[in-house]
Amino acid sequence: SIFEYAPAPESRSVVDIAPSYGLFIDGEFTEAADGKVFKTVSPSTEEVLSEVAQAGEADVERAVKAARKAFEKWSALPGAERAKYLFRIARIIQERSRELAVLETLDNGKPIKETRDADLPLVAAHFFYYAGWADKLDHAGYGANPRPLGVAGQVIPWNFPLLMLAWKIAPALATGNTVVLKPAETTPLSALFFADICRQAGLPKGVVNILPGYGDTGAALVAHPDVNKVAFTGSTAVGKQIARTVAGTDKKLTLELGGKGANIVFDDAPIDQAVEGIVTGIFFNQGQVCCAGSRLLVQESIQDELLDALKRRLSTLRLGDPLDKNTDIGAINSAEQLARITSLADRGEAEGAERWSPACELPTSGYWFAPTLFTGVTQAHTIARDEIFGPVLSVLTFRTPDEAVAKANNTQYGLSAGIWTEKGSRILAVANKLRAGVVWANTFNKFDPTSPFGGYKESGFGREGGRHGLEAYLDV
Ligand code: TXE
Repeated sequence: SIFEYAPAPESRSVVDIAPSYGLFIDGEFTEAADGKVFKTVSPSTEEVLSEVAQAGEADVERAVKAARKAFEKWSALPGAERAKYLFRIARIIQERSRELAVLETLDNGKPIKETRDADLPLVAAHFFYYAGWADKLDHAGYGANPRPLGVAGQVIPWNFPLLMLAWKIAPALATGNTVVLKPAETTPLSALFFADICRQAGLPKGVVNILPGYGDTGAALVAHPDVNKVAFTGSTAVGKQIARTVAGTDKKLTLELGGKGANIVFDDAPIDQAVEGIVTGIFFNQGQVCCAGSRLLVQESIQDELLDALKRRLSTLRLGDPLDKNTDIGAINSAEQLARITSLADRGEAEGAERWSPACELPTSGYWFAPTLFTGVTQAHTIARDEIFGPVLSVLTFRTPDEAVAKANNTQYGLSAGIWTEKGSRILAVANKLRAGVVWANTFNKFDPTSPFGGYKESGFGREGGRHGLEAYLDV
């Protein structure tokens, strides 16, 4: 199946990283107007991977101008023609997926097992999926005569660099918009490789522009008067700032922000399956996942049994070299993120929750954090409320389904939740009461390009993925 294309595990030699990269504007790699550069390092070794041009305001100006010019022709193309480019991009991603998986693992620190089996197949799947929509956006195929918005300014985070790019670029291009995208400062490389793929696919110049840089570059892009649509994934604090910038303008906005997902395990749940789901929920990508199941809500009567099984399972996780195909837990993306995780975990301990980690040796260079479990957590604890965005699970208990729902919903966020039970009726009853954009039943962290994804409350608004993901890029 095209959605299950998995490249063989490979060593670093499959990717050729240049010592320096430019910005990608109007189909060309170019230096920043002010000549600024920054370094990107491998979080597992702290080795400098490359030096990357850092976009400033003048570059944002150039890129938006190029995207505006390209919009005229791109939006006028028949959908079937745009689809051809997207299918071509999807196939090149598959062909180059070994290289891209290794690159992403080097720049982000996540295990090759994940980039190989999750990130890259999903990236290709999103381009295939939205390519399929491009020629169905007429009145007969979609209804209500949809029109593209114009230039999309997109700002993405570092936890799924290429996948977040795919979530944003594929629907934007399918609907006839053009794009200026800013990758996160710690993971610019896969977006620049994607720029190369756009050239390889013969994508017309200016349709996709990539501007590596820091928050100020993102802020300039979002504020640019000729950007018609802003799509942001990142922290709730920056999301609120962007909402203020966009307020009172004619820009359309979607925000995908933080989360504090509850994984709810009832006493009739299949324990082994639930343990696997809990592990995937919070340790996939070192817990640096907006929809992570970072709160375990376990029914009191099975608490001891479940926690024993969970601790046994955590003791088998392998932490270390992300390029080793047997590695389960890779590096934390940056020193800053490691400091945030460390400080929140220390706070959990200081506030009286009980901390446990399996015996595991942390490498001496790079950014590492051992899988961590907090029991005896109450709703008053900071670690029950704040997004940690790391491999740290807070365990709370409940007695009745109503109490589980009340605790799950007792958060500023509303992105994800999981339910573990053998009773179908309970799944439906509980899911309908959860204020979360996605609810998984007897599984967790499953993604699919056909399904809309997004949040309630301070997790943001708008949906990405599926038919709903098109609406964010269309006027009707
Ligand atoms: O996020 P930022 P950070 C959460 C998670 C994490 C915390 C901080 O809890 O611990 O946020 O992470 C760009 N205008 N999430 O500091 O700063 C920035 O350059 C425009 C959840 O990395 O929000 C990067 O490209 N853009 C999350 C992107 O925003 C700005 C994923 C995200 O960075 C900007 C990441 C500004 N003023 C972190 N300031 C999720 N929802 O998945 C920064 N940026």
